Amino acid sequence: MPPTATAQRPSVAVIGLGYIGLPTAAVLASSGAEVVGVDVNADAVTTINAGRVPFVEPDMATTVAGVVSQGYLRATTETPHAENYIVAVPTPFGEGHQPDLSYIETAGKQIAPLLEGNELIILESTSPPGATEFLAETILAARSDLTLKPDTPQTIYFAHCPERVLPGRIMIELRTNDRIVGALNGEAGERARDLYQLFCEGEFLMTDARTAEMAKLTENAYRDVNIAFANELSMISDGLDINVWELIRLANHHPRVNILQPGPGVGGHCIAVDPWFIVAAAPDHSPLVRTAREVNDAKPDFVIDKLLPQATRINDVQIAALGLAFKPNIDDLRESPARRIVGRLSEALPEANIMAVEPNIDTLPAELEARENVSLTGLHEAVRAADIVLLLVDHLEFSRLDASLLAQKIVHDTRGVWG
Ligand code: SAJ
Repeated sequence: MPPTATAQRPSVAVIGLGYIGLPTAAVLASSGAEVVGVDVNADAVTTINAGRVPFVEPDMATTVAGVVSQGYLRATTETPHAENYIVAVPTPFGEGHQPDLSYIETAGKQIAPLLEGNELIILESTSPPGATEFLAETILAARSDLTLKPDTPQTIYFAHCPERVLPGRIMIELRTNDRIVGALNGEAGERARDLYQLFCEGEFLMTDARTAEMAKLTENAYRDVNIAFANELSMISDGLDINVWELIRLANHHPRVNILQPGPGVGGHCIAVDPWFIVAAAPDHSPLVRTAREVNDAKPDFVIDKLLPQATRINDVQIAALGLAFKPNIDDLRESPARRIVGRLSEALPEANIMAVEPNIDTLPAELEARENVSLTGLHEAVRAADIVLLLVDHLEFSRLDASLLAQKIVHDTRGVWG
């Protein structure tokens, strides 16, 4: 069944029910829209239709349960007709860090035959410059009867509205963040703004689609470059016997200095990915963005190279690796440097016993589960048994650890949690 619009409730199909699509669908449905969520994952669809959620995000479960039971949100594997489409599919990179737009292309091909004219199609996926045009071209190539020319019965309106919510705070930030709206044609921007205004109290910043695409990439590249500076400082300081955490704290007292925090590398699906889209779009003019990526990607090896000589000196070494998530207090292991470090240590040290501590998960990811020398272990048990304690994620549980348990241990604190 397609979502049925009423005068009060516009119909929306959200394509892709992942970390952005599902919360957006839920918040739209709870704010006055008639929403159908579409996903290729039949298990996720069944879970959502039962009023449950396929992944954890604070406050999302109650909203999903509510809107599903009221009938305002329904999930399906078949793309329906709707007045408005929001495309929130993955945009990974492929060979040579080139953006892979195949999910956007597939979404476009599925939407194209359903269109009647006058629909609004919003691309939300983080995208390289030109992706909204690519989506429009994909659809118009399949439907030569439709047009981008405004104000005809056959006009289809396109806009790019990048999401900028922080995992862990998505349900709050969806409502409060300012929102960039990039129009490709006609009244697309105004229509997209009206739709998002159902739930978003932030300021609406109107621009064209390309600038909107680039703005999102710029935000994440800004953060990546600044984290790379902190990570480079940590490697410089290590060789000079300087405590980088104290160094940054002191420098940040300057009124115009605000250095971010070093760590074992940069993870997640955004900051470690998006800057490559800028490099791919302008390879000759992005040495800084590229280098920042390389510095951050090299940090896990730096951590491993520091630890290996110490570990190989101890027979049957016991290593407690604290944290597998890509950042504190979440269960998300995507692109996590901690997870990569534990995997590589396990390979490099077959005789070691590696106790991975991750309070937010119940089972190890498959590639670690398959390793005989890695086990998911409780915090205190692991720290007590360890010769080496390697802190990789600044989860609250770890920062509260009784410092006396660390006496007599070799400690590598990649997050500066224990001073
Ligand atoms: N990190 C550091 N040092 C720091 C800050 C972060 O090493 O000082 C690391 C984290 O440990 C983590 C990675 O960077 O591994 C990314 O974490 P994050 O919390 O900075 O960002 P994400 O990836 O969870 O979310 C980002 C956000 N973008 C910005 O803050 C500019 C979010 O607003 C975006 O919506 C999201 O990317 C996205 O979807 O693009």
